[in-house]
Amino acid sequence: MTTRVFVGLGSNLAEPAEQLRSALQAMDGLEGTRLSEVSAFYASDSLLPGQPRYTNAVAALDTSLAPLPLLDALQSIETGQGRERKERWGPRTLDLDILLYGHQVLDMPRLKVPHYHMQARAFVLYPLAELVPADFCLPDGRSLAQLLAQCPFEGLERL
Ligand code: ROI
Repeated sequence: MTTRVFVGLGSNLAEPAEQLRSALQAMDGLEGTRLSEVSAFYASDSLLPGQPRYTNAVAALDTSLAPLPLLDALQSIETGQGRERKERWGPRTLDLDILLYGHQVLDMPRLKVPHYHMQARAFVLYPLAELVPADFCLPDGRSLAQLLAQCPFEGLERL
């Protein structure tokens, strides 16, 4: 049995679009996992001043990996692409976030799903909207349409 998982990708160092492409390939190669769909890539300013612009996308995976083994696998892809965990919000070669794991709500020390910031971030919501039906809802019942209506597209550049 597989679960549909949405992963947010982000990079603002060392050829961001290339980082995203390598990560997509690496995710497709994970045990029991198939990359099903990928959104367009989007560029936007960092939410924190003084950092290079980010490139972001969202991928839909079908995976038989349980949430924590999937998190481990994604973190080893980040590390393999040169991510250094120095400062919490610092620039990064690659950030892979589990946004949604099926319709599950997970509240574990290492993993909270839905991802706690996704509801207000245009660079997550607009690419996600490319991959789901128009009436898509988060596990808490909030509709994606409602979240999009509160989150202006402004500042996002579709690449
Ligand atoms: N800003 C953008 N545009 N995209 C990101 O992925 C991103 N990630 C971060 C912070 C620094 C909050 N800003 C971001 O971690």
